[in-house]
Amino acid sequence: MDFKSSDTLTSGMLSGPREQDVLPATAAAAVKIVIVGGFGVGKTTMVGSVSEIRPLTTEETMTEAGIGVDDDYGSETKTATTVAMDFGRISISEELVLYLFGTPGQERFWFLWNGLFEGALGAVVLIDTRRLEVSFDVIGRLEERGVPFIIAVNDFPDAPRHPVEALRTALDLEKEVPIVHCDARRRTSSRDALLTLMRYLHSLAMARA
Ligand SMILES: Nc1nc2c(ncn2[C@@H]2O[C@H](COP(=O)(O)OP(=O)(O)OP(=O)(O)O)[C@@H](O)[C@H]2O)c(=O)[nH]1
Ligand SMILES: [Mg+2]
Repeated sequence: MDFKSSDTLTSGMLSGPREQDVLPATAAAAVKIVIVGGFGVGKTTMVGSVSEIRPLTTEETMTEAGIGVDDDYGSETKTATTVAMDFGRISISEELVLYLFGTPGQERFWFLWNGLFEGALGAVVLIDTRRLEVSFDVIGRLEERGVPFIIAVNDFPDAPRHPVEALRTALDLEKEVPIVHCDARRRTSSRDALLTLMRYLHSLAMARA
């Protein structure tokens, strides 16, 4: 056996995770949150912008055929789509850590949702006002499962700006469901959306108690 190479391997492994990847010793509670929404609304972008660890993504290059079959997305810039999930982590405070799971947007991968929703406390539904209809099924599925959610409108530059109450009507939402605007590319904006969800979950828990 070549002990020299084994040693090298072991010492490499012992170097361990990067400092920023280590969970703070003060973390007392971990919560699972899912980031959902239709095809191409910015789920992978949000998990990536807000995560303090290097996010795990499972993106595959889209084929021309895939784009045509799945949607009329209309963006030349989008070349990849999530085929399994996104994963990231953010510490909201010294004690509270959120584990973020982004779902695939293309309907042909929605069978993966069951596992992704297991144990989730709440969800952020990202929407694109140019294509509201891609969110209808997503919201329906959350309601069926009884997963509390907020709506985060990902403000693409050329997307129409609707008043919040018009969106609520169009999406057929209960009056207490929070609707916020965000830019999924910006860490602080994505973090604010997550904080809105946490406050909403807190208010639901208080109302139940
Ligand atoms: N202008 C703008 N572009 C964005 C924003 N969020 C995402 N994008 C772009 O929109 C495209 C789609 O983003 P993704 O994060 O891949 O969307 P997704 O929801 O994960 O897509 P699927 O996994 O295929 O469902 C990418 O090209 C992003 O760079 C945003 O807030 N503003
Ligand atoms: Mg994605």
